[in-house]
Amino acid sequence: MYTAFIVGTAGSGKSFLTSILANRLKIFEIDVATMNLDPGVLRLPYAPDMDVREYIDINEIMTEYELGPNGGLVAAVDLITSQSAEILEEIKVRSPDILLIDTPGQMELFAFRPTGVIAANQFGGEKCVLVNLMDANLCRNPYGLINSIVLALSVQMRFFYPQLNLISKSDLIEESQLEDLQNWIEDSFAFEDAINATITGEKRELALRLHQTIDELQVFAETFPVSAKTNFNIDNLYGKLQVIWQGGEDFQVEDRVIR
Ligand SMILES: Nc1nc2c(ncn2[C@@H]2O[C@H](COP(=O)(O)OP(=O)(O)OP(=O)(O)O)[C@@H](O)[C@H]2O)c(=O)[nH]1
Ligand SMILES: [Mg+2]
Repeated sequence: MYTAFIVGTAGSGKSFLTSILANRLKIFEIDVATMNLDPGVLRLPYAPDMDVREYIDINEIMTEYELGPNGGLVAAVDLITSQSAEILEEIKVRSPDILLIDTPGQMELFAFRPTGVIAANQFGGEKCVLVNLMDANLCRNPYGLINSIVLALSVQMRFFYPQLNLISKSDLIEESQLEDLQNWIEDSFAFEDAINATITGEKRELALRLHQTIDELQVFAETFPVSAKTNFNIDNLYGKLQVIWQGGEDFQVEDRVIR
């Protein structure tokens, strides 16, 4: 079983991407299952095959521990690992080839508390990838892009799994902004020029230094825009996942080969 955890800031499009990617893989007749790990979500754009809400009731937790919505959510996410035996059993019974795991809305609850790393280790399967979403609206200018990448690196530091950084909801920014973004990602000099042209003073110094590190770490090699609404780069995302999961081998489905 190969696994992808979809993480990202609140509202960055995790659930919608989980849904679109699962549908796309089903078209290729790949045995894909989805899991919702967000105990607080009210509505999902897909019907999850596995759902943490079956094990954890956030309203019950809020009442029992006299917590407000935020405290309730923190406690609920922290409780996920206490249910891991049952969740693992469910994964074992369903046993998909690919498991897409949609993570809680506020990324800090999952990425920056112990639960996320423990859950990734427990449910991660044979090969686990983190798909980190960076809202395109927050990456439209050089400073915003650097900021989002620093957050992506912080996530990477926590999990240390192969990680793809997607600029999500890219249909929501103007065509020219998307072109600029792609140019900055592909051309280090163009990005440096853009930093120099748009940022001043200490902020520029910091941005240039961070850019140098981003460049050295080759973070942009695994960064690209997607849109779950228009399907832009969704097949490219699958291709990148496949490279990580299977070293670029075509995915075998019974006697057919999916390219
Ligand atoms: N235009 C556009 N809207 C999107 C895209 N992906 C998601 N959305 C919308 O953005 C909103 C948030 O999407 P979700 O998929 O719920 O985001 P999320 O990260 O799961 O949100 P939380 O779990 O609440 O943090 C919804 O209204 C989606 O329809 C996209 O690629 N393009
Ligand atoms: Mg969600």
